Amino acid sequence: MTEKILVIGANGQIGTELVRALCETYGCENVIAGDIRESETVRHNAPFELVNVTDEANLRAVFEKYQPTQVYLLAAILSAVGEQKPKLAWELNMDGLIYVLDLALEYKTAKVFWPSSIAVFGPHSPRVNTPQYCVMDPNSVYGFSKLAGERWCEYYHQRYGLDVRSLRYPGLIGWRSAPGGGTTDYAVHIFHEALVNGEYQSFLSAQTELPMMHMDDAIRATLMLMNAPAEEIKIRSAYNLAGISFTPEQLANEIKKHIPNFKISYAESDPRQAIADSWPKSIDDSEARADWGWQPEFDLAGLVKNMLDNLKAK
Ligand code: AKB
Repeated sequence: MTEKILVIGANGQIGTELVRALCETYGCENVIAGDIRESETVRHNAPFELVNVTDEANLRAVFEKYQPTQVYLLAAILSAVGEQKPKLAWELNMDGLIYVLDLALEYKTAKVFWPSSIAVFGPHSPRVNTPQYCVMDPNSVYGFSKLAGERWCEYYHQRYGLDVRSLRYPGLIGWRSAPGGGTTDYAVHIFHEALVNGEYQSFLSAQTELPMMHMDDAIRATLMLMNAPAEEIKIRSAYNLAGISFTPEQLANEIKKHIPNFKISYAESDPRQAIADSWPKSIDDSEARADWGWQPEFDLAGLVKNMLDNLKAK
């Protein structure tokens, strides 16, 4: 069967890299890059389609035109922006998902991917090696939209047999694309500022430890999950996924090994700190390892070297 793969949110941090990876495997002619507007900076080799996830008629027209065999729904409002626009974040994150799940059933889409996040955990979740199943009381709109979305994914799988798959991404760090409005964004900005200005002010405090991952690992995990046989996917809400955990101070110290004069300072207060303080420090991803063989490749030293080398060469 020839695949037709629709990526919604193709110009975002993950979408930019995912479209590239899907093009390599399936050929760009079989990938459709969809986003709410064309980007001035992101250029895909795949055909582009305007897609607004809050507009059911628009989504339906795109499903009708391409009859996608796989859909990746990446369009979302992330944690920091979500706190500025809570109603919009809920509407976009939830309505978009339900429309896509319904259309996938109607158009017999074989597989759907939708990303969840470590934001599904909250202040009463265990913070170290946070397990797959535990107390979950997210207090950001983004977090509880992701938790509700996970429940919808599992429900559509159990009730209607839809093959929907999901990962709880940690903060993602890549050199090809920019993050857009998250709490973990500092860990990408720091590299650009270190190379351009030799200094960076972190909006999170020195000791704020969070789960993070190199984008290459995240794309690999996504494709591993999507290519695994359906019977191996035992979790239909979203899998915990871990790479590395570090603090802004530890990241800065690793950058200093390459840029000895690099200076980091810390903002006195920032609303993103409270979000970070409610999230895990590290994640237990035993289920992903056991069910479909997940294994991260990047440690902190490898991630920092890779980011600096690639950004310098860009
Ligand atoms: C964010 O910071 O909001 C995202 C996430 C961890 O889901 N990067």
